[in-house]
Amino acid sequence: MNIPLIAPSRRLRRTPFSPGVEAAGVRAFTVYNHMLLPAAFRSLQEDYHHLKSAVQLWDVACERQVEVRGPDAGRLMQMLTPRDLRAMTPGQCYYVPMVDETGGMLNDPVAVKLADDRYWISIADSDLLYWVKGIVWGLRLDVLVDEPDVHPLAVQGPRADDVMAAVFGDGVRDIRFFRFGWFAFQGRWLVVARSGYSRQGGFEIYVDGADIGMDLWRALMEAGAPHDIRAGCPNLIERIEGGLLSYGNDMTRENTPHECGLGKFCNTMTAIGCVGRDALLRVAREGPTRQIRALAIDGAPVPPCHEPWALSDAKGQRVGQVTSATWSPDFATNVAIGMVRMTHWEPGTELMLHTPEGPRAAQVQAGFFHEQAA
Ligand code: THG
Repeated sequence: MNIPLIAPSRRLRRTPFSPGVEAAGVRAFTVYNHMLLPAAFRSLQEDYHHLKSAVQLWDVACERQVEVRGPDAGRLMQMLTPRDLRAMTPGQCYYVPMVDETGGMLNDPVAVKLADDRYWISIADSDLLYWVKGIVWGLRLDVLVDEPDVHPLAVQGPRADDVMAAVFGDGVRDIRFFRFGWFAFQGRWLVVARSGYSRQGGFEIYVDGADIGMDLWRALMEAGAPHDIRAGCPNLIERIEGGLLSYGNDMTRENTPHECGLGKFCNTMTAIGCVGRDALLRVAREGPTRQIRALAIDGAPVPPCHEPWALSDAKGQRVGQVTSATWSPDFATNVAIGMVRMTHWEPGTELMLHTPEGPRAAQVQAGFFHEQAA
């Protein structure tokens, strides 16, 4: 496919790391939270093999932060999500579905608890800031809500620990999954968390201050040279294998967390005060009638999936849709994420997938591919 260049403007924001990304030879960008997000460097498949075997530096500044600060911060956070936050302590990160009053997904961010009265909400691609500000204004809550000068930079891959230890010290090795510590760089204290949008392990550095962005980029590139570090980005193949969902692609406001398979991150009974609680209590009790599933698609590599592809049964009745699909070199099949009606979601169910290049046989999987042996 050959698409024209996208014209940059003030509305399409660059990041503090953009000069590094461009020097590394980025081949494609997407737009996420009105910001540039690299989508490929050498090729999707080369990037994939390298991510799984070495280590990559990712400009994920587009994971914008919504900062919530003040005496009502904790109460506000619990209003925003059906996940019970009572046990969350400073130093923890939680993956939290956020829903509207109907239980429809608004975002699936990572919440970062900095202090009892201060959080960052590390958002997926929707303008959550306005929803949060509206709630705060409507209820006259005592909290400040804004977007700080904070820009996540991820180090992902099996050799991430060695690279990070070279820059921040051996202390980073002790950070547990979805926890963070404070580490100094050029005299500034930065949040360093063990998290990231891959299944290969690694860290996310919340770079506080755009001015030190390129210095940190260069320091990590230098420290990573012996480990074959390269600029990289969230990889479509790896994230489909890993079952990492993409808000706006695999799920929208049309879906409840339970339909998205995010029921395990909801404690609707005890999430007192959460917006959409009544709606979610109902769907949690009855269970969803459609749900996210991993699928395998027969045949040659599928074309890029830019809009939902219909799934039908043998009689041609629509039973769902696929929203992410690509060829997986390691599993030697096309891997996909879709939403499937409960009548057809049993593992092994044979479905017909309607791609722009014609119909293909597809099979519902028991779990995501990364849990299976390649
Ligand atoms: N890191 C940070 N911010 C983000 C993302 C991130 N904002 C945008 C986007 N990614 C939000 N979406 C996700 C989706 C999945 C996960 C994190 C953010 C994730 N999920 C694991 C899972 O589902 O198994 C772990 C969840 C858990 O066990 O708590 O990691 O990547 N900062």
